[in-house]
Amino acid sequence: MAEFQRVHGYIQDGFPRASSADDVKRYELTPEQVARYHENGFLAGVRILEPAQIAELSRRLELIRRGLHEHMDRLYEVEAAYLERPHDVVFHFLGAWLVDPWFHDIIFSPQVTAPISQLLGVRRVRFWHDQVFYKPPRHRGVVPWHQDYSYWTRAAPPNHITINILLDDASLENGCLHYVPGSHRWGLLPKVPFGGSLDAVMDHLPEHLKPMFKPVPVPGKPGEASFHHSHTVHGSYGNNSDRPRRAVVLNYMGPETRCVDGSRPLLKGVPLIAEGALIEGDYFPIALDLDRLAASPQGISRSPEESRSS
Ligand SMILES: O=C(O)CCC(=O)C(=O)O
Repeated sequence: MAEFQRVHGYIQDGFPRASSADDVKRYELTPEQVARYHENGFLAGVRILEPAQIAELSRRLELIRRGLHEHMDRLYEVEAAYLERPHDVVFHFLGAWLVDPWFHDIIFSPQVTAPISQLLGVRRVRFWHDQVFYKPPRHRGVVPWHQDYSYWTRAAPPNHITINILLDDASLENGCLHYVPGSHRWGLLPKVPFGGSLDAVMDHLPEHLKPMFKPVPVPGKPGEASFHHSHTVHGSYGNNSDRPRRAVVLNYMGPETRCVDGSRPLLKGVPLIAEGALIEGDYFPIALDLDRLAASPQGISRSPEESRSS
């Protein structure tokens, strides 16, 4: 089996290349979009994928889904509650980038990494991990209201972000994502079980925040993405339509993020990182390095981290 985590760049040709800082600029958000993200804790409706890319990722996702058992060893995680109760729980897994070259390459694509760099406020963007959320047609599985960082407290300080890329039309009917505007300023709430009830987090919400808990739906077209802050509360309802609702989700962090618990690997199969050490290495590549691109317009020189991985 190929060790895709050792390749810190494209394996195939499915996504545009950016070999200079100017190339990357083409994919930047407007100042108004960046301001909206910081105000609300999310930004929706950003076109990321072309129709052919959506079709290819969808085809490859179906292959992973059908061959799930053969990929179990390589994937970081398939939601345990889904394996126990597939009719009740959304199909959710982590690590597609380790088993498929398109899912690998998308994490390095500039239409993803350029906005991430702007929204995180960093010139070097580090990949954290990926996820897939897959709601089959007529499926009652929900995604409980949660903050992403509640699952990530072993990687600090918090400077993390998520991009949720739609492979299908997402609407109220098929369980589109909902965000609670402004909740990125609420501080960290406790982690809730993925396979549990939609409203589990409400038991932990301080009284003064309850009136502000007003989720807004974020419908979207295939190929569009939304970005959200690691503390923005979000979740989604079941799929009441005859269509699937699939999303490819990529998580990034600042380049100086450190491990705060060296007692076990951050993700299954990933080498142990000592407490206090930088989170880096094969599994946590720098997905965009604007300083390196600025210094080397042709993109031919390689960062020490990249060289180590080849
Ligand atoms: O797609 C969904 O319903 C949930 C996605 C999610 O939790 C995320 O993008 O972080």
